[in-house]
Amino acid sequence: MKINLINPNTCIGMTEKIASSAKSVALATTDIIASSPTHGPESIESAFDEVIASAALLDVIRQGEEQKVDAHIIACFGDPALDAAREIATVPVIGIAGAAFQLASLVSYRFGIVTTMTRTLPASEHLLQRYGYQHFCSGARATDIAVLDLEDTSEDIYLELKNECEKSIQIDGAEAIVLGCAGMSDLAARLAEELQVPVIDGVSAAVKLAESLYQLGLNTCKIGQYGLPLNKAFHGRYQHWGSSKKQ
Ligand code: 5HY
Repeated sequence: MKINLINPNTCIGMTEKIASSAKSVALATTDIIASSPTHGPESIESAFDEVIASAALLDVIRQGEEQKVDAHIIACFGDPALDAAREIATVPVIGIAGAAFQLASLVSYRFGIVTTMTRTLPASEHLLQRYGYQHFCSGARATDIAVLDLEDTSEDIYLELKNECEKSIQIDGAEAIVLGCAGMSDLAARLAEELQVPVIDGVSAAVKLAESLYQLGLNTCKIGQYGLPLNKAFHGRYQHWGSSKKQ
């Protein structure tokens, strides 16, 4: 199968890192096509960043559709533009936060989220509410490591992240850790080894869920909520992409 793995920010180093994490868990028959938009923020750390990145991300969904991919993965922990992407895609679209919550809930009584900036904590809360996982989560913690600082592979960054994971386990009662940024995907295996609890990287989780959906022949229902957007004229750079029928 072919997976369109999208890093919605414009940091190329992060796209390469995510691609490597995805390839390390993918089946030999899975082709990972990793890309990022050509315009937009270098990191997504606010509602503003997310809105600007979302339109560019939808262009990459469209490119993946043209390449006839079998699934799309939105590799940013806010799961930006997930509903819109499901509307325009003809194959499944998986967000890494939703994927991580699903797998974490299978291997722990309660999982903790350890993320980047304090200001992104409300976004984690909204995701938990949206997907109905509040009761599976012992709490979210921020490291105040900026997303782009995760490109710095120094031991200090790793230890800061590990320290917050330890607090999540020892103080909050987490029995598994969900990493709250795609840029942490390369650190999951070492953290799991050292913390002795499951550590879930959403990128890997999303790849395995995409492969499962493909093997089971399951696709997004295109009747109702995720039907194509209604056809209409768009002024400016966006072409229309919609159904001619009312749904
Ligand atoms: C992410 N931002 O996964 C999110 C994480 C965050 O550019 N990629 C980003 O910190 O909210």
